[in-house]
Amino acid sequence: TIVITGVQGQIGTELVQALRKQFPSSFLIGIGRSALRPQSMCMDRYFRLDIGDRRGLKALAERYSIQTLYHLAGILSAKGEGHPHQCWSINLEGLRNILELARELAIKVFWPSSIAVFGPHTPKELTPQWTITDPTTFYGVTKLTGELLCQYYNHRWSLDVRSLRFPGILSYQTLPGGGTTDFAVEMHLAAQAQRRYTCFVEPDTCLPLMYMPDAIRAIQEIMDAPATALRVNTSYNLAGFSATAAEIAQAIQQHRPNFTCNYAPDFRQIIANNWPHSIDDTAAQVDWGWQPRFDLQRTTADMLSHLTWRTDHVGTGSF
Ligand code: VAH
Repeated sequence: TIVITGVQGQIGTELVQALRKQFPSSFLIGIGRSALRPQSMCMDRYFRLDIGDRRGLKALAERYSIQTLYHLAGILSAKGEGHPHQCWSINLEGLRNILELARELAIKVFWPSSIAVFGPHTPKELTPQWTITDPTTFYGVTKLTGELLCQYYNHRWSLDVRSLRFPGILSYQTLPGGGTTDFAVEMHLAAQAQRRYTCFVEPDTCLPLMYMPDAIRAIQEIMDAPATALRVNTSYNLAGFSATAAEIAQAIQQHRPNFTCNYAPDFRQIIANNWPHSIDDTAAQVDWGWQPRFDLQRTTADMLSHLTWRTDHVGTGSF
């Protein structure tokens, strides 16, 4: 049995589909906070469960013998600043509940970390795997603490827990919510709906980004790697491509020449300013063979082609 928490989230929506293909005969359980069962027919069962509900999690784990758990439930950076209490309980207490459960029942765990573990004193260009981590956001603090917690459970209890430091992820199926890198996705949606976009960071803001198919494949590859190959027990640096907000707008304009973007930075500018521009993921390349496939141009072309489908059939996005 495989369990995915945060199954209705940006990554969960697509990971569940990928795992269905990868493990056709496994029993797939999705956990989310919504009362409605998600549309996706990929999973065998859906449970509405709060990640803070330890008894509920335990009961579920005992009823179905869980081998692998992808713990994706979490609050992103911008939302975390406004809701620090919720951010702490979901991102950290939730993770600890999962790690405890995994320790007791010997479950293999995947947990996403983020480039938000880095801060103002971290080198911004090709940020190394091992470097200064001084996050300035509440979200970043929970991710850094979470990484240390994962490493602790691995060293102390030999728990098989694997983690990636994701950059901003672009996707078209489920939109991100409450992140600082959301503008990269929102820009595509606006262009597709033939609307002007007001970007909440300056045009020269450069951030590490990744397209969802690469993010999903990275999760599958690190989970498939032999445990002995994995020398990083906190979380692996992971690079896709890097782009400024203006470069994303230009890439979109190559397909949608009428698209216009103006810039009105808000509090998220400061968050973005403290994050790296590009990531050195040599450790991931060496230990488990990581290679991204999507650059900005391929990402934008693919995003726009799928959003056409979405606009035609489902209506004009939900931003
Ligand atoms: C955020 N996308 O913006 C997330 C992320 C790269 C940062 O973890 O909060």
